[in-house]
Amino acid sequence: MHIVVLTGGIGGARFLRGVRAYAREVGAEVTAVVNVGDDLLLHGLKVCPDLDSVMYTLGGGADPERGWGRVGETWTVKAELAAYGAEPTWFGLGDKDIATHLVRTTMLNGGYPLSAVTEALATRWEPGVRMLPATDDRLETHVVVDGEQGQRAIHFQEWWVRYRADIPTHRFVFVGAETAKPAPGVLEAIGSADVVLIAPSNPVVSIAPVLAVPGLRQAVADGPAPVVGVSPIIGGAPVRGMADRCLDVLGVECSAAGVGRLYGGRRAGGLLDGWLVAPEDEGVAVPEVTVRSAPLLMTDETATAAMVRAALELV
Ligand code: FO1
Repeated sequence: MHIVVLTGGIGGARFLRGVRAYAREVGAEVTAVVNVGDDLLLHGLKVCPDLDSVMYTLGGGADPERGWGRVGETWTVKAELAAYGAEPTWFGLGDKDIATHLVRTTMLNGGYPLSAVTEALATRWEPGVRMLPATDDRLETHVVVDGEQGQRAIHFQEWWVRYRADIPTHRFVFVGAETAKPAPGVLEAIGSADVVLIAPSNPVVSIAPVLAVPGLRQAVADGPAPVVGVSPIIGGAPVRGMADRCLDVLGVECSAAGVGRLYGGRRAGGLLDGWLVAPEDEGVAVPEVTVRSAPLLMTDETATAAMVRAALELV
Protein backbone atom coordinates (compact mmCIF):
# COMPACT_ATOMS: atom_id res chain seq x y z
CA MET A 1 0.00 0.00 0.00
CA HIS A 2 1.27 3.46 -0.90
CA ILE A 3 -0.08 6.52 0.95
CA VAL A 4 0.62 9.97 -0.49
CA VAL A 5 0.10 12.95 1.79
CA LEU A 6 -0.18 16.56 0.62
CA THR A 7 1.11 18.58 3.53
CA GLY A 8 2.56 21.79 4.91
CA GLY A 9 2.98 23.59 8.20
CA ILE A 10 3.30 22.27 11.70
CA GLY A 11 -0.13 20.55 11.71
CA GLY A 12 0.89 18.68 8.56
CA ALA A 13 4.15 17.53 10.15
CA ARG A 14 2.33 16.25 13.23
CA PHE A 15 -0.26 14.49 11.08
CA LEU A 16 2.58 12.67 9.30
CA ARG A 17 3.69 11.16 12.62
CA GLY A 18 0.31 9.41 12.74
CA VAL A 19 0.50 8.40 9.08
CA ARG A 20 3.92 6.87 9.69
CA ALA A 21 2.68 5.00 12.79
CA TYR A 22 -0.30 3.63 10.84
CA ALA A 23 1.91 2.73 7.88
CA ARG A 24 4.31 0.80 10.14
CA GLU A 25 1.35 -1.16 11.52
CA VAL A 26 0.09 -2.23 8.09
CA GLY A 27 3.39 -2.28 6.19
CA ALA A 28 2.56 0.68 3.92
CA GLU A 29 4.91 3.11 2.22
CA VAL A 30 4.42 6.89 2.67
CA THR A 31 5.31 9.80 0.40
CA ALA A 32 4.87 13.35 1.69
CA VAL A 33 4.50 16.07 -0.93
CA VAL A 34 5.51 19.18 1.00
CA ASN A 35 4.69 22.87 0.54
CA VAL A 36 7.59 25.14 -0.41
CA GLY A 37 5.60 28.40 -0.57
CA ASP A 38 6.88 29.42 2.89
CA ASP A 39 10.53 29.14 1.77
CA LEU A 40 12.74 32.20 1.91
CA LEU A 41 16.30 33.37 1.37
CA LEU A 42 17.64 34.91 4.56
CA HIS A 43 21.18 36.13 5.22
CA GLY A 44 22.14 34.25 2.06
CA LEU A 45 20.65 31.00 3.35
CA LYS A 46 17.80 29.00 1.84
CA VAL A 47 15.27 28.28 4.59
CA CYS A 48 12.51 25.72 3.98
CA PRO A 49 10.24 25.85 7.06
CA ASP A 50 7.75 23.18 6.01
CA LEU A 51 10.31 20.64 4.79
CA ASP A 52 12.26 21.22 8.00
CA SER A 53 9.16 20.90 10.20
CA VAL A 54 8.48 17.48 8.64
CA MET A 55 12.12 16.42 8.88
CA TYR A 56 12.65 17.55 12.48
CA THR A 57 9.23 16.35 13.70
CA LEU A 58 9.57 12.87 12.21
CA GLY A 59 13.28 12.73 13.09
CA GLY A 60 12.64 13.56 16.76
CA GLY A 61 14.50 16.88 16.62
CA ALA A 62 11.64 19.40 16.61
CA ASP A 63 10.89 21.77 19.44
CA PRO A 64 7.57 20.50 20.83
CA GLU A 65 6.49 23.89 22.23
CA ARG A 66 7.15 26.11 19.23
CA GLY A 67 6.44 23.38 16.70
CA TRP A 68 9.10 24.80 14.36
CA GLY A 69 12.88 24.68 14.63
CA ARG A 70 15.06 22.49 16.82
CA VAL A 71 14.59 21.34 20.38
CA GLY A 72 17.32 22.60 22.74
CA GLU A 73 18.04 25.46 20.34
CA THR A 74 20.43 28.33 21.12
CA TRP A 75 20.27 31.80 19.54
CA THR A 76 23.82 33.18 19.48
CA VAL A 77 23.87 33.94 15.75
CA LYS A 78 20.49 35.68 16.01
CA ALA A 79 21.82 37.93 18.79
CA GLU A 80 25.02 38.66 16.83
CA LEU A 81 23.00 39.60 13.73
CA ALA A 82 20.83 41.89 15.87
CA ALA A 83 23.99 43.54 17.25
CA TYR A 84 24.89 44.45 13.65
CA GLY A 85 21.39 45.79 13.14
CA ALA A 86 20.91 43.18 10.39
CA GLU A 87 17.33 42.97 9.13
CA PRO A 88 14.93 41.31 9.47
CA THR A 89 14.82 41.27 13.24
CA TRP A 90 11.30 39.78 13.28
CA PHE A 91 12.43 36.37 11.96
CA GLY A 92 15.03 34.37 13.87
CA LEU A 93 17.16 31.40 12.88
CA GLY A 94 18.44 29.18 15.68
CA ASP A 95 22.08 28.07 15.76
CA LYS A 96 21.36 24.36 15.24
CA ASP A 97 18.80 25.13 12.54
CA ILE A 98 21.38 27.27 10.72
CA ALA A 99 23.52 24.17 10.16
CA THR A 100 20.64 22.68 8.11
CA HIS A 101 20.36 25.86 6.03
CA LEU A 102 24.14 25.99 5.49
CA VAL A 103 24.25 22.42 4.17
CA ARG A 104 21.13 22.99 2.05
CA THR A 105 22.41 26.27 0.57
CA THR A 106 25.85 24.84 -0.18
CA MET A 107 24.30 21.89 -2.01
CA LEU A 108 21.86 24.12 -3.93
CA ASN A 109 24.75 26.43 -4.93
CA GLY A 110 26.60 23.31 -6.05
CA GLY A 111 23.79 22.62 -8.51
CA TYR A 112 21.77 19.98 -6.69
CA PRO A 113 17.98 20.37 -6.95
CA LEU A 114 15.97 20.87 -3.75
CA SER A 115 14.55 17.34 -3.96
CA ALA A 116 18.05 15.83 -3.96
CA VAL A 117 19.16 18.14 -1.14
CA THR A 118 16.08 17.18 0.89
CA GLU A 119 16.86 13.50 0.42
CA ALA A 120 20.46 14.10 1.51
CA LEU A 121 19.42 16.03 4.65
CA ALA A 122 16.88 13.31 5.48
CA THR A 123 19.57 10.63 5.65
CA ARG A 124 20.56 12.15 8.99
CA TRP A 125 17.01 12.35 10.38
CA GLU A 126 15.56 9.12 8.97
CA PRO A 127 11.98 10.47 8.92
CA GLY A 128 10.60 7.09 7.80
CA VAL A 129 8.60 8.66 4.98
CA ARG A 130 9.76 9.83 1.57
CA MET A 131 9.83 13.64 1.61
CA LEU A 132 9.38 15.40 -1.70
CA PRO A 133 9.17 19.18 -2.14
CA ALA A 134 6.15 19.96 -4.33
CA THR A 135 8.58 21.55 -6.78
CA ASP A 136 12.31 22.11 -7.20
CA ASP A 137 11.56 25.48 -8.78
CA ARG A 138 11.15 28.79 -6.99
CA LEU A 139 7.59 29.06 -5.72
CA GLU A 140 7.00 31.60 -2.94
CA THR A 141 3.78 32.71 -1.35
CA HIS A 142 3.47 36.49 -1.33
CA VAL A 143 0.62 38.43 0.23
CA VAL A 144 -0.91 41.59 -1.21
CA VAL A 145 -1.62 44.03 1.62
CA ASP A 146 -2.40 47.71 2.07
CA GLY A 147 0.71 49.89 1.98
CA GLU A 148 1.23 53.63 2.47
CA GLN A 149 1.06 54.17 -1.31
CA GLY A 150 -1.60 51.70 -2.32
CA GLN A 151 -1.24 47.94 -2.34
CA ARG A 152 2.08 46.13 -1.98
CA ALA A 153 3.15 42.50 -1.88
CA ILE A 154 5.14 41.11 1.02
CA HIS A 155 6.64 37.67 1.60
CA PHE A 156 4.36 35.21 3.38
CA GLN A 157 6.74 35.05 6.38
CA GLU A 158 6.56 38.82 6.86
CA TRP A 159 2.75 38.63 6.82
CA TRP A 160 2.67 35.59 9.11
CA VAL A 161 5.44 36.29 11.61
CA ARG A 162 5.85 40.08 11.58
CA TYR A 163 2.21 41.09 11.21
CA ARG A 164 0.64 37.89 12.64
CA ALA A 165 -1.72 38.00 9.62
CA ASP A 166 -3.37 41.00 11.22
CA ILE A 167 -3.20 43.72 8.53
CA PRO A 168 -5.64 44.58 5.75
CA THR A 169 -5.04 41.83 3.19
CA HIS A 170 -6.28 41.46 -0.38
CA ARG A 171 -4.95 38.20 -1.78
CA PHE A 172 -2.24 35.54 -1.92
CA VAL A 173 0.06 35.15 -4.90
CA PHE A 174 2.12 32.03 -5.51
CA VAL A 175 5.09 33.63 -7.24
CA GLY A 176 6.66 31.30 -9.78
CA ALA A 177 3.75 28.88 -9.80
CA GLU A 178 2.93 29.32 -13.50
CA THR A 179 6.28 27.94 -14.62
CA ALA A 180 7.06 25.56 -11.75
CA LYS A 181 7.26 21.85 -12.49
CA PRO A 182 6.41 19.11 -10.02
CA ALA A 183 9.62 17.82 -8.40
CA PRO A 184 10.90 14.48 -9.71
CA GLY A 185 8.84 11.67 -8.24
CA VAL A 186 5.78 13.75 -7.32
CA LEU A 187 3.51 12.85 -10.24
CA GLU A 188 4.77 9.25 -10.16
CA ALA A 189 3.93 9.03 -6.44
CA ILE A 190 0.42 10.38 -6.99
CA GLY A 191 -0.05 8.06 -9.97
CA SER A 192 0.98 4.99 -7.97
CA ALA A 193 -0.82 5.93 -4.73
CA ASP A 194 -3.51 3.72 -3.22
CA VAL A 195 -4.84 6.73 -1.39
CA VAL A 196 -4.05 10.46 -1.31
CA LEU A 197 -4.53 12.22 2.03
CA ILE A 198 -4.82 15.98 2.37
CA ALA A 199 -3.35 16.74 5.80
CA PRO A 200 -5.18 19.03 8.25
CA SER A 201 -2.86 21.83 7.12
CA ASN A 202 -3.82 25.41 6.32
CA PRO A 203 -5.79 25.05 3.06
CA VAL A 204 -4.89 28.56 1.85
CA VAL A 205 -1.16 28.90 2.50
CA SER A 206 -0.01 25.27 2.97
CA ILE A 207 -2.09 23.12 0.59
CA ALA A 208 -3.03 25.68 -2.11
CA PRO A 209 0.63 26.39 -3.05
CA VAL A 210 1.20 22.63 -3.48
CA LEU A 211 -1.86 22.37 -5.73
CA ALA A 212 -0.74 25.49 -7.64
CA VAL A 213 2.19 23.62 -9.20
CA PRO A 214 0.97 23.01 -12.77
CA GLY A 215 -0.18 19.44 -13.27
CA LEU A 216 -0.29 18.57 -9.60
CA ARG A 217 -3.92 19.35 -8.83
CA GLN A 218 -4.97 17.55 -11.99
CA ALA A 219 -2.85 14.51 -11.14
CA VAL A 220 -4.69 14.23 -7.82
CA ALA A 221 -8.14 14.99 -9.26
CA ASP A 222 -7.78 12.63 -12.23
CA GLY A 223 -5.58 10.06 -10.50
CA PRO A 224 -6.53 6.46 -9.73
CA ALA A 225 -6.37 6.90 -5.95
CA PRO A 226 -9.25 8.03 -3.74
CA VAL A 227 -8.62 11.36 -2.03
CA VAL A 228 -9.47 12.00 1.62
CA GLY A 229 -9.04 15.31 3.37
CA VAL A 230 -8.85 15.90 7.10
CA SER A 231 -10.38 19.11 8.38
CA PRO A 232 -8.00 21.62 9.98
CA ILE A 233 -11.03 23.37 11.49
CA ILE A 234 -12.84 22.07 14.55
CA GLY A 235 -16.08 23.69 15.63
CA GLY A 236 -15.41 26.86 13.63
CA ALA A 237 -11.82 27.47 14.77
CA PRO A 238 -8.43 26.32 13.47
CA VAL A 239 -6.77 23.66 15.61
CA ARG A 240 -3.61 25.81 15.51
CA GLY A 241 -2.24 28.60 13.35
CA MET A 242 -4.17 31.32 11.58
CA ALA A 243 -6.28 29.53 8.98
CA ASP A 244 -9.24 31.68 10.05
CA ARG A 245 -7.42 34.84 8.88
CA CYS A 246 -6.40 33.17 5.61
CA LEU A 247 -9.90 31.88 4.86
CA ASP A 248 -11.30 35.31 5.64
CA VAL A 249 -9.12 36.83 2.87
CA LEU A 250 -10.72 34.36 0.43
CA GLY A 251 -14.19 35.04 1.77
CA VAL A 252 -14.52 31.39 2.82
CA GLU A 253 -16.33 30.55 6.05
CA CYS A 254 -14.00 29.23 8.75
CA SER A 255 -15.72 25.90 9.27
CA ALA A 256 -15.28 22.24 8.39
CA ALA A 257 -18.00 22.74 5.75
CA GLY A 258 -16.31 25.87 4.35
CA VAL A 259 -12.95 24.16 3.87
CA GLY A 260 -14.55 20.95 2.58
CA ARG A 261 -16.42 22.96 -0.05
CA LEU A 262 -13.26 24.91 -0.90
CA TYR A 263 -11.55 21.62 -1.83
CA GLY A 264 -14.79 20.38 -3.39
CA GLY A 265 -15.97 16.91 -4.34
CA ARG A 266 -14.08 15.03 -7.06
CA ARG A 267 -17.32 14.12 -8.79
CA ALA A 268 -18.17 17.84 -8.85
CA GLY A 269 -14.84 18.99 -10.35
CA GLY A 270 -13.00 19.31 -7.02
CA LEU A 271 -10.59 17.03 -5.18
CA LEU A 272 -12.26 15.07 -2.42
CA ASP A 273 -13.88 11.66 -2.21
CA GLY A 274 -13.92 11.75 1.57
CA TRP A 275 -13.79 14.47 4.24
CA LEU A 276 -13.02 13.67 7.86
CA VAL A 277 -14.37 16.15 10.36
CA ALA A 278 -14.37 16.34 14.16
CA PRO A 279 -17.31 15.02 16.23
CA GLU A 280 -18.20 18.69 16.92
CA ASP A 281 -18.85 19.09 13.18
CA GLU A 282 -20.86 15.92 12.67
CA GLY A 283 -23.65 16.47 10.15
CA VAL A 284 -21.58 18.77 7.93
CA ALA A 285 -22.36 18.22 4.25
CA VAL A 286 -20.09 18.71 1.24
CA PRO A 287 -21.73 17.98 -2.13
CA GLU A 288 -20.58 14.67 -3.69
CA VAL A 289 -18.26 13.90 -0.75
CA THR A 290 -18.56 11.19 1.91
CA VAL A 291 -18.25 12.96 5.26
CA ARG A 292 -17.53 11.15 8.55
CA SER A 293 -16.46 12.30 11.96
CA ALA A 294 -13.70 11.15 14.30
CA PRO A 295 -11.66 12.82 17.05
CA LEU A 296 -9.17 15.09 15.27
CA LEU A 297 -6.95 16.34 18.09
CA MET A 298 -3.40 15.15 17.42
CA THR A 299 -2.55 14.85 21.10
CA ASP A 300 -0.07 12.01 20.54
CA GLU A 301 1.06 9.56 17.89
CA THR A 302 -1.54 6.92 18.82
CA ALA A 303 -4.44 9.41 18.63
CA THR A 304 -3.11 10.70 15.30
CA ALA A 305 -2.74 7.17 13.90
CA ALA A 306 -6.38 6.53 14.87
CA MET A 307 -7.34 9.64 12.91
CA VAL A 308 -5.47 8.31 9.88
CA ARG A 309 -7.22 4.95 10.20
CA ALA A 310 -10.59 6.73 10.29
CA ALA A 311 -9.64 8.73 7.20
CA LEU A 312 -8.64 5.60 5.30
CA GLU A 313 -11.80 3.75 6.37
CA LEU A 314 -13.77 6.46 4.62
CA VAL A 315 -12.72 5.11 1.24
N1 FO1 B 1 7.96 31.54 13.33
C1 FO1 B 1 7.89 32.62 14.13
O1 FO1 B 1 6.82 32.91 14.62
N2 FO1 B 1 9.00 33.41 14.36
C2 FO1 B 1 10.20 33.13 13.83
O2 FO1 B 1 11.17 33.86 14.06
C3 FO1 B 1 10.32 31.95 13.03
C4 FO1 B 1 11.53 31.54 12.50
C5 FO1 B 1 11.62 30.34 11.78
C6 FO1 B 1 12.85 29.87 11.30
C7 FO1 B 1 12.93 28.67 10.62
C8 FO1 B 1 11.76 27.92 10.39
O3 FO1 B 1 11.85 26.74 9.75
C9 FO1 B 1 10.53 28.37 10.85
C10 FO1 B 1 10.44 29.57 11.54
N3 FO1 B 1 9.21 30.02 12.03
C11 FO1 B 1 9.15 31.17 12.79
C12 FO1 B 1 7.97 29.27 11.75
C13 FO1 B 1 7.36 29.67 10.38
O4 FO1 B 1 7.21 31.03 10.26
C14 FO1 B 1 5.90 29.26 10.16
O5 FO1 B 1 5.27 28.76 11.29
C15 FO1 B 1 5.69 28.38 9.01
O6 FO1 B 1 6.30 28.82 7.83
C16 FO1 B 1 4.20 28.14 8.75
O7 FO1 B 1 4.13 26.81 8.60
